[in-house]
Amino acid sequence: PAGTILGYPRIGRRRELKRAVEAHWAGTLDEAALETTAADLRRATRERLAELGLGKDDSSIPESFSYYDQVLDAAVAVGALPDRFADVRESDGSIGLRAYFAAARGDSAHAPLEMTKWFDTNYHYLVPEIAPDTVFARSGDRFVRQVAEARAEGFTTRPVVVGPVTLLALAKPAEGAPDGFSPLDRLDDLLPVYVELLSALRAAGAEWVQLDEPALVSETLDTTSADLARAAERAYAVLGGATDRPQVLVASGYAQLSNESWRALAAAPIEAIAVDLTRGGVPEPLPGLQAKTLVGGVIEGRNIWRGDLERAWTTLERLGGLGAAGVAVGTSTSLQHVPHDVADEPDLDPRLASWLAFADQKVDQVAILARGLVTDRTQIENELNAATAALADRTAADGVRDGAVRPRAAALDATAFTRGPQEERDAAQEALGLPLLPTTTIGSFPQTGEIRRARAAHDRGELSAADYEDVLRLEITSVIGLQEELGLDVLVHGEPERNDMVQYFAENLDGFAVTRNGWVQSYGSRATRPSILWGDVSRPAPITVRWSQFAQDLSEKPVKGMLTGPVTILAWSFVRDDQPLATTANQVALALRDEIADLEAAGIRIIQVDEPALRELLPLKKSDQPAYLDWSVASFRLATAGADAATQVHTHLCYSEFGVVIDAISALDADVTSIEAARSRGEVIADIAESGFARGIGPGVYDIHSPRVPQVDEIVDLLEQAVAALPVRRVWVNPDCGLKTRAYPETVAALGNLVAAAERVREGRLVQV
Ligand code: THG
Ligand code: ZN
Repeated sequence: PAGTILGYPRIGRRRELKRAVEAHWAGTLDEAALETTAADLRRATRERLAELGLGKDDSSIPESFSYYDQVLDAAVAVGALPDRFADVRESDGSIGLRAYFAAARGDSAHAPLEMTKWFDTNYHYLVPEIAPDTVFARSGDRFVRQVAEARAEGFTTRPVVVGPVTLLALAKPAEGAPDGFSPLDRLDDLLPVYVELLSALRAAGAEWVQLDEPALVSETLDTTSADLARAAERAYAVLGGATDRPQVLVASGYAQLSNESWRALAAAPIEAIAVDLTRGGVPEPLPGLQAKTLVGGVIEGRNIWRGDLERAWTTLERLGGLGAAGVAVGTSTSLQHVPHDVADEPDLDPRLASWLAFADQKVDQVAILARGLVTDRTQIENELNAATAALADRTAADGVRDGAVRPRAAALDATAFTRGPQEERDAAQEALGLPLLPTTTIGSFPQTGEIRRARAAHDRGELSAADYEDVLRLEITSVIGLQEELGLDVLVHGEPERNDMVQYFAENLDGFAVTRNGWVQSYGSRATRPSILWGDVSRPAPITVRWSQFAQDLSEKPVKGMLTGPVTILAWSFVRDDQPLATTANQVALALRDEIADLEAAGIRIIQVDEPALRELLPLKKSDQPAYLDWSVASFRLATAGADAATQVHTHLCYSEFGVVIDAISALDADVTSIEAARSRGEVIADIAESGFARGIGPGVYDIHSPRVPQVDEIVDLLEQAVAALPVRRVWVNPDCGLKTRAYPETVAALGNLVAAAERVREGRLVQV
């Protein structure tokens, strides 16, 4: 085939899969009905992709469905589930949906697999656990059945399976594995099972298989590029050497392949390699390529821009110069990271819509370039010109460059990024009158059904703005009252007015658009609708001031102003690709800086600027990391450095692994930082203590991901650990993260215990002093 995509969104245009699996989990849809819904979705996807121009029977349509996660799918196919799920396997030992969902979500008897970020995207995968004695054996036949299902409907599709190197490189050693054990040590034991899987796929009618090996591009895994390349060399010598198999396409994606891996794959006995040509250049020519097809990933798989087709064509021509047997056009990654279809967005400005490409538009682009490859450029001249014209229209459009925004950013000097000395701030902030070990929460309180319903009714125009705001005022009043009763020291308004911590700001800033159906899977059945940052960003009016001031007026205690930081706003949106991220981040930062000034003027004395995504955007290539850390830290500082010395600036970060970014966290220069720590506490506190972090720090003492209520004694222990390692005057007492997903009863109980624990540790300290 001359054109293909590496994968397609699987949640459904209207999140049909989410509804079906959640109904199955709730017990209202049985397994057979769930399977029927899933099969219908797969059929709709194949038919849609054929309609958009991918071949029905030439293996250009990927079979990339997943009920939950593609890494779990591969682990299940080779039987690599931890022993604790043995009791939920089927009677013949195979892994059915029951064990699959137990591993994904956990239940009362089984802790789930850990979830973590898939490369530098917003998608989360499930982390396989591999032991020295994990038994690898084919344990499910979903991949095979889907190939057969497609054949029965007249399609020859290309199954997509996470490859053996990536599966092991993303796994973690099972609990109890000896020190120094690495899951990749088990590669030779795993490969025979992949050989069997390939043979079964062939028997079911697959002519090609795609093995995804994005680990080969990453420099942020525990394994070095050289070791990954050696593993790839071994793996594809074995798989390529198998006699009974489909043709093999090894897909990298997410960044440029390391030189070592490019050489390993070029030399391997496989038929095709897919490379990301949107990040990094065309790789070097190598002898092994004459017998291979190269799939040039020139269509971006993870942004939503229509992009530059002319440049994509030129890149494909250069790829053709490498001397491969064939060149095909592809996407840089799976399209699972973008929404389905721009045509599903009737509310978008038509001009903006004409600059965009969601998954279906990207398939269309692939089909256009593929047509050019099999005929010649003259046959697609009109389409190339149309793309160029759209790009020119975008570049010249009002709002993409805003004459009022640019001069301000251009005039910034170093003082705009720097607050006064910390001693001065500490002294000025004494006026807040906070006790030792101050207690607070991260920002959001439980979003009750009542609030969600009121927001939905308001969005549909069925509840007036005045009535909606009455609901919000009542909720804020009740949340403040509750915190006073509990005895917390620094209060929050609870954020009932916010649907999502990024979308809320996007809706209130110029330069952003939001979508109606632009869902992108975040993990399992959960999705977000990333906003589209298309133009220069500015703040037409104060955003949060009214609600913060309303809350502050209800209490003598300080109520925190709550903002989302520039890095997180960028990380969780689709961001313009026509200027450096640093430039965009600073525009967002300036809007936040003005918001902070307005909050101060309204009497808000503590302002929290959340950056949960700071670690997430860390580039996969080490050489790109220093520049990233520079601009991300600078944008936070630009947002916050205008604050008065007496204003206490807080920040909050989620996700562990702070070790790599701890210096950056310190460089944010926030007065107080709260972090998620309940799950990997010892490490987090050690990292902080070791780094000499000298500011306020609140390592979370309540794991909000679980409905479990921590007892006072437990929290006391955690606090004692913290004050043993860190200066007691700097320690804050708070949960791990926002309480939005929790229910009220457990929240009230847990916060009551948190306050009691802080009081007890305080008393102990006073006695000692
Ligand atoms: N907001 C945005 N992006 C994010 C997060 C966020 N990316 C990373 C992280 N947080 C992802 N975590 C989640 C957690 C829950 C949900 C989605 C992503 C979720 N979504 C609802 C669902 O799928 O049913 C839909 C929510 C809605 O109606 O808007 O539960 O916090 N921007
Ligand atoms: Zn958090």
